Amino acid sequence: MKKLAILAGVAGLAVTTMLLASGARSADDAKLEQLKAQGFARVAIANEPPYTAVAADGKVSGAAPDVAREIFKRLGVKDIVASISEYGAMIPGLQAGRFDVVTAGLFMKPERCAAVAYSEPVLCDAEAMLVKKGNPKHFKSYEDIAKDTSATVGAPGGGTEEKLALNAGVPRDRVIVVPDGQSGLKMVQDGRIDAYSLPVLSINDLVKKANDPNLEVIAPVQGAPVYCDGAAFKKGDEALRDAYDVELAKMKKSGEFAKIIEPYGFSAAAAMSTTREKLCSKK
Ligand code: 6CS
Repeated sequence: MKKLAILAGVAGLAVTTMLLASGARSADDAKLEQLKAQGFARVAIANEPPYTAVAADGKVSGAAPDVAREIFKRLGVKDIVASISEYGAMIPGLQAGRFDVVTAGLFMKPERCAAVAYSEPVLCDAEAMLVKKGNPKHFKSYEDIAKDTSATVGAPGGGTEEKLALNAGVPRDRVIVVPDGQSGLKMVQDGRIDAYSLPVLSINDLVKKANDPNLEVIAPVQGAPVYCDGAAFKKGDEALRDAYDVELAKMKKSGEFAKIIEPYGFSAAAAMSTTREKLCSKK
């Protein structure tokens, strides 16, 4: 998958140059024309259901890629090709041209909004913590973990929950970077971490599949905001982002947006109740 994505990137560059020489209206139009010629958009995902998922046969699903696939189809880009990435590597990968867009539930925050060109909001969620049944250390917030000098919390590297725990005062050595949901689940089950934090829908998906009566979900994490993601484009690709937003707005209006995301547990109303501008300005 990776080799194909790299080859596509090189080929894409050649197509862009040719299109610019042929008088495409601007570098941005050339970007969309390049993706059309390429036949697919290279998307970054994390494989964290229900946001993003890769089946054993390689099939990509999840609310974020499903919305992106439909929008790109409407823009004349036939399909998407997904690469799995750690959250903390998504923006550098986008900036380095390894992906054309991040469609992974990458929550909008001011520092990220400064680094990428986000679409309007797509998937909104609160934060949760997975703990042993009975919540033996009585966690309700990241601050509770900070206060208990023996407590550890697992979170995705470069992810929002890692940042929230550190900002709440949990020392670096008690915030454990966990590569994926299954690892986080196992680490809580084995007592290697006291809590594992992901958005509510991701933790609920893990717990449902684990079918383990010795687990408990703390949701929402007290004091943590509700976040929303958007599709994240490279700075400079604003015209492509704007074209994406036009189709996203049509789908929100027609109800097709809700039809895609709500079966995964997301609320279309939540995404439609806010804007990129509001989310990117939130402290
Ligand atoms: O945006 C983030 O950083 C977070 N988003 C999701 C969907 N899962 C964990 C990650 O930390």
